[in-house]
Amino acid sequence: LSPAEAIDLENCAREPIHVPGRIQPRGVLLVVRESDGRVLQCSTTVHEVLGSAVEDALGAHLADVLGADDGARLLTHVAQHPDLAPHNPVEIRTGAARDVATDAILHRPPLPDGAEPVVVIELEPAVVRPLSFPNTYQAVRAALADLDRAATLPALLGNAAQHVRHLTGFDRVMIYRFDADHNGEVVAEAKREDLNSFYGLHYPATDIPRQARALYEKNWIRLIDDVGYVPCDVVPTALPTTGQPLDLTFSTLRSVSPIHLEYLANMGVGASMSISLLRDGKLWGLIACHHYAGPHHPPYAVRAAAEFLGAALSVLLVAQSEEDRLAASRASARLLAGLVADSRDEDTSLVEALTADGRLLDLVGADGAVVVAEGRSASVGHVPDDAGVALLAGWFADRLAAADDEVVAIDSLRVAAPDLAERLPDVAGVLGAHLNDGQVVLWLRDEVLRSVDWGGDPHNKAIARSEGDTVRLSPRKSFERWREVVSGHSEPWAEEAVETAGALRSHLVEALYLAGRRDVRAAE
Ligand code: BLA
Repeated sequence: LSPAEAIDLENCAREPIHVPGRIQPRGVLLVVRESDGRVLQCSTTVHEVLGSAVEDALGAHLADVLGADDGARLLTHVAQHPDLAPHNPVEIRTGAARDVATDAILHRPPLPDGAEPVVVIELEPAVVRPLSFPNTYQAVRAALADLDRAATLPALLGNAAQHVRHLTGFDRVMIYRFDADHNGEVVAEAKREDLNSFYGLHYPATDIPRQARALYEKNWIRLIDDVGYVPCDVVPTALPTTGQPLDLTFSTLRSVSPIHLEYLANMGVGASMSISLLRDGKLWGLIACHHYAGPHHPPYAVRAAAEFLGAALSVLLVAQSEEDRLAASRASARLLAGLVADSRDEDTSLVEALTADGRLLDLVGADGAVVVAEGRSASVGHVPDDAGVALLAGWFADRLAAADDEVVAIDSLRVAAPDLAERLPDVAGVLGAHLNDGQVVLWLRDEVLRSVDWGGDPHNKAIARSEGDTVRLSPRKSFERWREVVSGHSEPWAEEAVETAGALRSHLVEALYLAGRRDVRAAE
């Protein structure tokens, strides 16, 4: 992205957020060459935190900037540890009088091949008394035992939200889960009692763009302690040994996207922190924390403990979601077996047996279903009028027969059959199974805009009432943009649903065949 090209709402997935050239002013960032301990880059906060002028700090030896003791100690620490992350934080003292307890957080940044090794030292003066190690340890131990006891995924996530809130003191802690298209849903929440709930609300993928999700797969935690902060520069802009801007992927003070700060401010958020939840190395979701009263600054040790809980949760949720998936597939097998048995009942027509209750809907997660067989038709749930049903069934029978397909899944009737969709404005997705000779089972889904609770929906109770028309970036605005993209689509049909439809179809074809044989015998 060239500097001339401003970041706006359309191109924000292209903002290079890992090289902002700036940090959050709650601390200071120093880039030190490992070979000689000289400072190559520093943030302008070096003045506030260490009492040195930027021009004095640049080129100086670390011992001259931090004091002989702490400077030498940190350089020895760096030389001794090929992997620095597990040993963070290192406690030092800062301030002009060297009397402020400070966390030094160290890492080696990604560098171009062959570049001279450097270390990034970020100093966060302690603004609150950190939880002592035994307290943090006990809180984490209790949390882990609790997580281990949870019997279902929702219980596991709910527990995790409670414990992260207890540990970090944020007003609201949410577990935010991505779907296959990276839209998100708040699937668990722990909050201050007087706040309204975001539980169950969905947000479009654009609210957390692709490059941010990629960064969060590498660095598992980020804190914006004060949404209203004024960023401070890292100088010089380029790292002198490479001529390139410093890669802040693994930094803890990295200045975040101004677009995101605007979004948070419009949501009324004063401080935000999020922790990555991963499944097979891919971002599964986030533990998203908000503070409303103003800035909030959990110290590094507490953040590290929360990050550890996030990592533990990542491991547990893989096992738990596998268990939940098995339970769901057993439930679906039971539904299927029941429907198949009923469809063979000689006293009831197959059509009536299938639509007598909501089981056909539950089988694949549909809002409505239509069965056309043995010369009749019946429906259950949310379906169009009779004439509409007949049109739809006719179209699907033709389409399935023409393609010689047994099952077809359509997420947008408007895309697949624009004329038909115009006549059937309430149908967005259709899963169709062809039995034979124009006999079909159709499952219908409402538009995704209607079937889920969107966090930005202006009709939604949870939208901040303070949002005026001048606001250009907020859950409401991103919802409106996103609505244009997905309008006319249902939630996509999962592979399992398509397989289940295929399995039911085979059984029904057999049931029809047996019924046909019975009729022939009866006639003879
Ligand atoms: C980042 N967006 C984020 C993050 C969250 C959200 C959690 C991670 C950073 C953090 O911890 O604060 C979104 N936060 C949410 C959502 C909820 C919430 C959905 O609490 C719901 C309850 N954001 C937009 C639009 C753009 C955008 C339209 O809404 C771009 C056009 C960008 N979001 C954006 C960017 C980042 C981001 C660039 C990365 C910030 C960074 O790490 O630098």
